[in-house]
Amino acid sequence: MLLDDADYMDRALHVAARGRGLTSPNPLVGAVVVSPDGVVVGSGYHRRAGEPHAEIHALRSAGVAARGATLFSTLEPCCHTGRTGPCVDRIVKAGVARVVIGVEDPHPQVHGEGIRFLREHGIAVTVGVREAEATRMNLPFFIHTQRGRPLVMMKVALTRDGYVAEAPGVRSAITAERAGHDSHSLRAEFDAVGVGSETVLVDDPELTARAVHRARPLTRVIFDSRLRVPPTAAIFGTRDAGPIVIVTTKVTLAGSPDRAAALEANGARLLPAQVHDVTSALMMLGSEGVTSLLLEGGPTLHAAAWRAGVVDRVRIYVSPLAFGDKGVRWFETRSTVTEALEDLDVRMVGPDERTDGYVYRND
Ligand code: AOF
Ligand code: ZN
Repeated sequence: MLLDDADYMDRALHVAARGRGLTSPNPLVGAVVVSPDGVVVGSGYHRRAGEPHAEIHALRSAGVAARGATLFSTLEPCCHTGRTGPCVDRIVKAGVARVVIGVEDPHPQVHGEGIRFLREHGIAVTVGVREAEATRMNLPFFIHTQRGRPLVMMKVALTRDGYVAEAPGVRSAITAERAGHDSHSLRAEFDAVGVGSETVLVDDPELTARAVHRARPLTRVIFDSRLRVPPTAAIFGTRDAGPIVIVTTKVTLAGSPDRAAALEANGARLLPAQVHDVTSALMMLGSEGVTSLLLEGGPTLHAAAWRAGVVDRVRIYVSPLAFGDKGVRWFETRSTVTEALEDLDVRMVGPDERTDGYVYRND
């Protein structure tokens, strides 16, 4: 019995997910080849930038069975030559009769042209099957391609009465061990993690993805408009884990050449923005190829990103602890932030409650 297009697209989405954490800056893509009687005769996914696209792997695994078959691809097949491609030629040559696409490729050189090419070559094309899932799976790729900045996920740990620390300048444990491990796995999915200079001064974090497998280096970004971070910070002892980038301003850099030199000598790369503003900093990171950034804090940096409208996803851990009437508050109440989110996913991670959501947008 034949299944629906959506069922086969689910298979392709499932296969695509096997590339999670490996393909950046390229998207996750999965493809399946289905014979006219509804049998999956080939499948494949994109494994790494520079390697063959999902469609090519799927066609290869189908072999001659691709003739007359339907190809399901989570992303529009490419019609340009990047490091590989174009896939549409291969699809036509393989004799595929029909192509079902999750979502159009936002890449300026593709963007509907792949679909047009296939139709011009007599292939029936259906677009937009499981479109929301196919888009969300590649949100970093879509945001980076369309807006030039990385996807930003803001992460915070709060006590149940809304504090991020016991007092200013005090490193405070909020969540339990399970949530700590959980956040390290989250880091492994991102191109970069970012913190403000205050967090480095107070917490002195290493910002590595400890105890989880990570196939690529993790870029660590410090937002430090005044270059306050000392060259002795713990992060400079972890250069093997990935690049350390300090985003500052042109004015600061010109005014503190010695501090800049000391940080560079310890392995940091300084990126000077024209103006002190989080959006320009993100655009700079985007042009450096960073497609996703996990913004870990503190409250000042979170507030700036939130108010600039550049936060796309949020994760909030809430611990059973309470600090009473003193402590450092987040920049907003938890409910103000969660009210701006959609598709909430709430679950317990050990004793802590974790809420994930996507910032609602109507543009
Ligand atoms: C992928 N994997 O399975 C598909 C992609 O440099 P290239 O040749 O790998 O081209 C990358 C672009 O190809 C990518 O930005 C996207 O627009 C398109 N499709 N890319 O990495 C795939 N189908
Ligand atoms: Zn391709």
